[in-house]
Amino acid sequence: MMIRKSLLTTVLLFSVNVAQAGFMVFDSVGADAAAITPTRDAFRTAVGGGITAGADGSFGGLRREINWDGVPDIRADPNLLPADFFNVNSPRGAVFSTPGTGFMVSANSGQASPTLFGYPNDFQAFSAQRLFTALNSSITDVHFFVPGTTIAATTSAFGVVLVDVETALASKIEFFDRNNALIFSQNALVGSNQGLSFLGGVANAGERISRVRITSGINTIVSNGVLGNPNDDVVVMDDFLYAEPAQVSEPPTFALLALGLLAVCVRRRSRKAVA
Ligand SMILES: [Ca+2]
Ligand SMILES: [Ca+2]
Ligand SMILES: [Ca+2]
Repeated sequence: MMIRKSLLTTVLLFSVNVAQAGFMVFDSVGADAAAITPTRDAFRTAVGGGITAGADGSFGGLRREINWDGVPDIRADPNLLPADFFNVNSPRGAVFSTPGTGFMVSANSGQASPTLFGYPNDFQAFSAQRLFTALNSSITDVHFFVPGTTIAATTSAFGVVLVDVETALASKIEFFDRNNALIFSQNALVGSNQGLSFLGGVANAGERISRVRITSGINTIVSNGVLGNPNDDVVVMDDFLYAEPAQVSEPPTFALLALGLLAVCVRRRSRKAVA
């Protein structure tokens, strides 16, 4: 019985420590790309993978980035971006979902739709020149897969560039684990009109992120030049950065060991009872 109790205690303590462990926060806000680039670079360094992009937005096999700029015109404003574009067309292990009606990448100059979703006095690009938004919702969920497959994966870090954050507590990122438990939440820093905000979190105690929820402002983009309402803060997104998605692993060895020993204890007790 004593062995059983101490094992249970160990397992419980481990769970509590994991739940309370922190994430390193990387955030900044400024008037242009140069203002937030040092924070983006610090996030890159923390995650690893260097600064040279390989195929499918892979940086050294350690990190992925999506800057939207390579999306073809036919998948950009006024057309929708397929939610699985970055796991099928350009396999980077990221699939999106939203309570809204879909996703849109902004047009390049020279296309039929105006650039910057039609708001040149509110938005600017961090990486030229396409931006990203959910439609009819300010919520974008990012789900992770082993790139190019349907095998569920997790990541250890996620960062995003937010555009035109002007209202406090209205734009944030949230991380959820495999059990859909919230393990990290951080509000974006507020800037002035047309500003850029970087916001990222990096696990520092082995936490694994199964889903990232980005809340981008209060208002919504309906279509190019059309907002959900005339008043509230509208925010869109540019670069996504995240640690290479890795396959969801089996329960840790220690847990299996503990479960095995518990089973032995239970069997012994059962035998005793029979005897
Ligand atoms: Ca604005
Ligand atoms: Ca871009
Ligand atoms: Ca805004």
